[in-house]
Amino acid sequence: MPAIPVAHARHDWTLAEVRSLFEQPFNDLLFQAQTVHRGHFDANRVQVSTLLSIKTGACPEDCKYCPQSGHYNTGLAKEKLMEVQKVLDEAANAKAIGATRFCMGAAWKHPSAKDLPYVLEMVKGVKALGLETCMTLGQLDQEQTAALAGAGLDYYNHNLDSSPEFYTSIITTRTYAERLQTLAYVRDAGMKICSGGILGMGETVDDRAGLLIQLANLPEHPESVPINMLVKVAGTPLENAEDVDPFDFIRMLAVARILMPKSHVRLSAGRESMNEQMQALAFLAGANSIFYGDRLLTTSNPQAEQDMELFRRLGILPEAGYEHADEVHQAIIEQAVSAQQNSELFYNAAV
Ligand code: SAM
Ligand code: DTB
Ligand code: SF4
Repeated sequence: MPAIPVAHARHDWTLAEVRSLFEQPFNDLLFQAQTVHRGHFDANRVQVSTLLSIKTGACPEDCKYCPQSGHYNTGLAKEKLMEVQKVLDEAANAKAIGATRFCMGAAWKHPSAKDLPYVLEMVKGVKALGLETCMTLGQLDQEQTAALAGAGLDYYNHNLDSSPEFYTSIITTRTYAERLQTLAYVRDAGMKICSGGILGMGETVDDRAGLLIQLANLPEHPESVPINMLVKVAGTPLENAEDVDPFDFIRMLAVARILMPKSHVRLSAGRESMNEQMQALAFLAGANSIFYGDRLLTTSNPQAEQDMELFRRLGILPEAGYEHADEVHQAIIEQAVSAQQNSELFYNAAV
């Protein structure tokens, strides 16, 4: 088994190195990832974020995976920008089920001058509820990043999705360089970055490695790295894409954990197609964040109660902040807490 890589943040990963991490025997890779994970995080805590689509469909971009692209007919009902109060009501619901971060997504190439003031009101309102805020609105310029940071936006999600080489076969209406530019503006404005990608679009292992290298070799690692499994939506060009081997998906999480030891790695879209055993392996590989609540943007996600039951069975706790949940969800989460305390008692008695 190769030496465990140093667990400090590196920004000079090469393709040969990352390829060799992917090629290791599965157990060696998982052991390394879990070791790195424990050096930086409580291995039994998982951050929970809730998503809301604040503007749905009719997007001018042609991302081949996306049900919201106006280039494909996916039968999705288009909606204009949601009213601020409706967004705040949804955020309050997310808080009631125990989410600690509220992520708002819009199907835009970039926000318009007309829409931005409403978006800023949403950030301020969600923050006032005591939730962390995240937005994903497409490309931004420096004025817009300054305005969002000024309103108190904590995270900006902007995915690189795949390697620079594969990107052009998935999206033709924007460039990789433009994505990197927006990430640089977000960082310069002082916000935290959420950036990751998708597996299952027909990419090679080198493309997966290429994506992680792009993220890890940024001047600072993104604080949050969502790894999505493609949700195959009828009407998109990728509706019949080949399934990813579940173990290869877990390898991606493990390599992300090793390359970006202090980042939250999110087991993102696609959990509905994963069984509980696979999700447990994802946490073992170092994933420590999920989307929580029964909807992603336009597709479905496991029920909150089902996720808390999985947490309970695995002795996992949501990261701090869930005390704001309503009584029903508080009780469900407390069952998980007590399962964890029992497992600690058992462990302490056994050693
Ligand atoms: N329009 C903005 C943009 O693309 O930056 C923000 C919203 S967009 C829906 C956010 C991310 O969702 C995409 O970058 C992509 O990684 C992910 N995504 C979209 N459709 C998906 C699908 N069918 N399966 C998995 N992930 C998907
Ligand atoms: C991310 O990486 N995944 C989320 C979030 N960032 C915005 C979106 C997943 C979307 C899945 C397809 C849908 O529900 O429309
Ligand atoms: Fe539009 Fe974002 Fe979907 Fe691409 S991923 S089509 S930019 S909503």
